[in-house]
Formats: sequence, structure tokens, C-alpha cells
Amino acid sequence: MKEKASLLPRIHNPQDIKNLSFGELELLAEEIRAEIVSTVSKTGGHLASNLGVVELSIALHRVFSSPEDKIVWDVGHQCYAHKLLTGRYEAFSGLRKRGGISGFPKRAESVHDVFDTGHASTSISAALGLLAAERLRGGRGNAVAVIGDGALTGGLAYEALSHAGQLGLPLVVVLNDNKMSISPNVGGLSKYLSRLSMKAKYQLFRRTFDSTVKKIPYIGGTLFDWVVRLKRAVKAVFYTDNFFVDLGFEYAGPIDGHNIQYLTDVFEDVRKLGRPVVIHVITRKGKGYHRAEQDPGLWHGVGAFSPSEGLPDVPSPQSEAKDGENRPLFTEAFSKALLNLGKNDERLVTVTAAMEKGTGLSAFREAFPGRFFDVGIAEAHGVCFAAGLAVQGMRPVTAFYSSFIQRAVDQVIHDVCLQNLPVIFALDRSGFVPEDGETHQGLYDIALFRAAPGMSILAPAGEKELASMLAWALRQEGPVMIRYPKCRCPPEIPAFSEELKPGRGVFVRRARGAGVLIAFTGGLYREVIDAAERLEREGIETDLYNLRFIKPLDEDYLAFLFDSHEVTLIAEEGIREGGFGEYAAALARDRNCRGKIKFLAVEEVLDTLGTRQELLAANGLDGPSLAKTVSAAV
Ligand SMILES: Cc1ncc(C[n+]2csc(CCOP(=O)(O)OP(=O)(O)O)c2C)c(N)n1
Repeated sequence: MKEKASLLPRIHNPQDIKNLSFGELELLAEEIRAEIVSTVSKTGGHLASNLGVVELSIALHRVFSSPEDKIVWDVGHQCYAHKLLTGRYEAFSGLRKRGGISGFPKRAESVHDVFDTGHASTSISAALGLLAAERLRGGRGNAVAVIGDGALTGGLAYEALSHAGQLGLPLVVVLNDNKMSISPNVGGLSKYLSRLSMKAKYQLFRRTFDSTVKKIPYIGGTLFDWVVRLKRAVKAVFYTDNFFVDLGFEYAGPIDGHNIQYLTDVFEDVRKLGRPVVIHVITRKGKGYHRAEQDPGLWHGVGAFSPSEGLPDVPSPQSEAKDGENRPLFTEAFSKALLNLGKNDERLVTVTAAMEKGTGLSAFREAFPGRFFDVGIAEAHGVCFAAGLAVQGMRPVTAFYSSFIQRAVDQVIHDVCLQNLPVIFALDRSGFVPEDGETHQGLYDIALFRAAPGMSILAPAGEKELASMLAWALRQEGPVMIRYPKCRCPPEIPAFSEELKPGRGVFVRRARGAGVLIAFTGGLYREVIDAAERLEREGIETDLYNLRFIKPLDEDYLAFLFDSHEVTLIAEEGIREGGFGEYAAALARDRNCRGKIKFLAVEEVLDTLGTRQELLAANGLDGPSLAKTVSAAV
């Protein structure tokens, strides 16, 4: 509530909090929380994660001097308090909106956002690189990586920890442990952190104690040696060296992540340490907003809501409304189809990388808990693990968001495709992804995986088509990828139920004597129908061809289609370079097709804040733009 805040509007950069009293900092924390709840209730966003790091963000900015000291936020979904402390209070109402500020750190947005993030587990590597460069350039600035216990399940974090331990630079890793990824955190690591949390603040105690004892005149040195020996003995009894210490870090923790004064003291200490350090901070996800505290998983990422009443009731996704608005999401269609197939095929197992709910796997897990694997935020491992399952005769269905499978390109090619293993990749959020910006766009999958040997890539336009593609995929002996968008399925039409023929698409609209063909990737069904209706009003008849298969392709048939229309427009919800359109244009050239080929795809993944509809329009892929392109070509 902007008008009620007294301190927050006066914070224009982090220097402004340096002289506040701790009482004022507590008040500031309250105001930041109120602002986050109020804004996210209108814009949607990552509520619970942000509420959990308010005090941590204040303490970091109190002690470290951004931007000279570099703070890297892992995933970056928890950067709202950081944004409010670094001059973006006025802009905050435009959070995640078209033309507004991003929900993630963006270098282009502020000097205080030192590294763009969005995908998990990058912060330690990035902060280490920033720090190594700082030292090479003769600078004394610090680098801090803030990483959640969820993000710490990603392998990249361990590669970075290992390297950082070896370099010995004074990297500060703040481990924000709230026991949650999006859902409760999984795996041996989360158990390990819990065990670690039971132990006392040993490492930090040692530092403070050592420096105090050494300063005692005359006997300090001797006493220090004794204490070291004593501590070794005590340690042998009560404390074992922990994993981070073994890698070459100092370890401080666990620390109450909501106590600003204590956090500040600890950060002051470690700033002077001159060695790599892990500070293990315990926070409560959703802190300060009771609904989010009670169900942090549900409140991890939300749409608009009422602060007093909570989230709106979701209309029953299965009820059939005429406008299609109550049709199931593609995620729900996948979930239902998978559950049905799972009942009759014991080989069917599922793999997710910390996205059980987001990818629609909950129903499958409930029905077949033994055939469900959540590997943590570890897509690369998840794919290689699925390859192992497939070698043993299982039929793994891995479910990822399109943008996150980028993490596992090598595993897809090296471990699955080169061995021609029957792993199924269900890629949710392929195409434009609303509100989260460029890091979350699902626009690269076609270009990345068209080259993967033996991979079939399919794109359904509707619910039944998705179900039959999944059933088809299960019958194959090699890898299959099925990509679908983040939106509701359109109302069913008979064409969606037509039998799948490998390499072939299906007409969803045929006009007598049409000179124009629009061939499209499944998610664009609504847009091409809209375009065809507009063109019809202009007197231009259009055939609409749902490609279904992006790979493999019946090239003869495709060339025949190009030949039999004067103009073919290929509408592709994916990046243009290396995409389907480029391939189709080359095919038309090779075959000397007589028709004109135009292809529309995404030129550059840059302008990416907004709703799906806004993003389609901005990239020339909504109905009106497609119609305009066809008109111009005709
Ligand atoms: C590579 C990758 N996979 C999946 C995600 C989706 N994702 C966003 S936040 C999140 C959980 C992060 O948990 P944690 O690091 O503990 O942060 P918290 O939200 O609990 O503060 C996941 C899985 C992602 N951002 N990047």
C-alpha cells in the first residue's frame, strides 16, 4: 500500500538503509512485505519465495555495498525486496507487465542486478566468475551468491562449489534453506541440510573466538593453541566436518534468516574473512502472509488474488464452455492422458525435475507412486536417469518445461538419441510463456532438438490429439518429444481425433479452391482460425494445415502441398533460426516448388514480458498479424 509506507518511498538506493536503526529496518521489512503482497495480488508473481527473504535482502544490502559488491540471486524469483531496495519502488506496480519491470534480475534494468537469472543453480558459478574478474582487475569488491536449498539440488551448483573451494577466493554463498523447492524439497541433500541444521554455530563461533583469544596479551598465542587442541577434541565428539568445509569453505550456521541484527553481524564477520564461506540461513517461505506460510507450495507462484480472501476459485477445467475458456489446460490434458495410459502399461514411469505440479504429474504420482520420480532441480540427471530406465525396458515419460530442458541438451543427444532409446519428452510451456520474461520462453526446443538424431517431434493442437500423440509415442522404439503451450486447449473438432500418420499433418479447415495454405505448429490453432476468418471476410480463402509432426516429415507430401497452393505461410511458435520454417523453405527450394513460401517465426527472444496474447501479437503471430502477412503476400 504505497500511501501507507513511510520508509520505503525514501529508499532510492541501498546506501539509504546504511544509517537506519535496527528498529527502522524492522519497520522497513514490514513495509516491503506489505508492498510485495499488495503488488503481487494484482500482477501475480512469486509470492512465497519473496516473502521469505525480506530480512535477508535488507541485511545483505546493509552490509555489502551494491553494485561494487555483487549480489547474485539464484533463479532470481526471490529478488522483489532487492528490487525495492535498489530504486524500483515506483516501478514496482508494473511488475511482470508488458512495458514494466521484470520479476527476475535484469542487468538491463539496474546496475544492482549484476547477473541475469531465471534458471536454477547458476548463482555460485556466476558470482565466482564475477569475483575472479574483480581480483584480476585489481578490485576489492565482494561477491555473494544467494541460493535456495531447492536450487542446491542442481548439479551445476556442485561444480561451482568444488571450483570455488579450489580457488579460495572470498566468495560468500548464502544458502537460503526453507526446506522447500516449489514443493517440499527432495533428495539426500535436503535430509543432509536438516541434519546440519541440528548442529550449533560452530564455524562462526570459532572465528570470533580465535580472534578474541589471540589478542590476549602474553598468553593469547599459547591459549589459542590449547583451544585449538581442545576444540579438535570437542569437535570429534560433537561436530563432524561438513560437506562445505570439506570442499574448502568456512561454514556458518544455521542462522535465523529473519533476524536482521543477527544476520548483519554475521555478514559483517564474513565480509572480513577473506576465504570462501557458506552461510546457512533458515527462513520461512511465505513469511508474514498466513496463507502463504501455511501452503508455500501453492503460493510459490500465483496469479492475481485478493489479499483478504486468497486465491480465486479456479473454474472446473473439464467443464465445456462454448468459448473454450473452461477447456482444460494442455498440462491437464497431458495429466489425464498419462494417467489413462499408465493404467494399462506397467512399463510407463515418469520423471520430473522438481516440477511435479507444474507439469501435471501429481495425479500419476498419486495413482502409481512407485513409478514416479522427482529428481530435484536436476534436468540433466533426470534425462540420463530416464535413459537408464529405458535401457532396462521401461518407458519413461519425462515432463519438463521447454525452457528447462535446455539444461539437458547433451543428455538428450548423447544419452538418449545416440542410443536410440524410447524416452518420451513431454515439453510443457513450449512457445510463448507469459509474464516471466525471456529466461522462461519455450522457443528454442524445435531448433535445438530437430538436429538430435532419431528424435521425433510432435505438436498437438488439442486435447485428444495430445492423448493420441502420447499413445503413439509409447509404441515407438526411439525418442519422442511432444511440445505443447501454456494455454487452454481449444474446443474439440473432428480433425484432432483423426488417426496419426507419421510425418503427416491434418487439415483443420479446407476451403474450396483455396490458393493460400497456412501450415502451423499446434499451439497456434486459435490464431490461424482467427486469421482464416479475417481473410475470408476479405475474400481470401485459406486452407489450414496442422503440421502435427515437426520431425520426421513426409517431405513428398509437404512439397505437394506447397505446389498446390499459390502461397504457403508457415506459422511457427519457435525461434526462426534453425526452426521448422527454415527447413521447409529449403525443401521448397530443393524441390523447385512453384508456390510462394513465407514463414513466420520468432525473430529474436527479447521482447518477452506480457501475456501470451500480447507476446503473440508483438511477434506477428496473432490472428490479425497472420492475416495481414497473408494479405500482403497474396
Ligand atoms: C533449471 C530450472 N529448473 C526448474 C526451475 C523452476 N523453479 C523455479 S523456482 C524453483 C524452486 C526453487 O527452490 P529454492 O531454490 O529452494 O528457492 P525457494 O523458492 O524455496 O526460495 C524451481 C524448481 C528453474 N527455475 N530452473
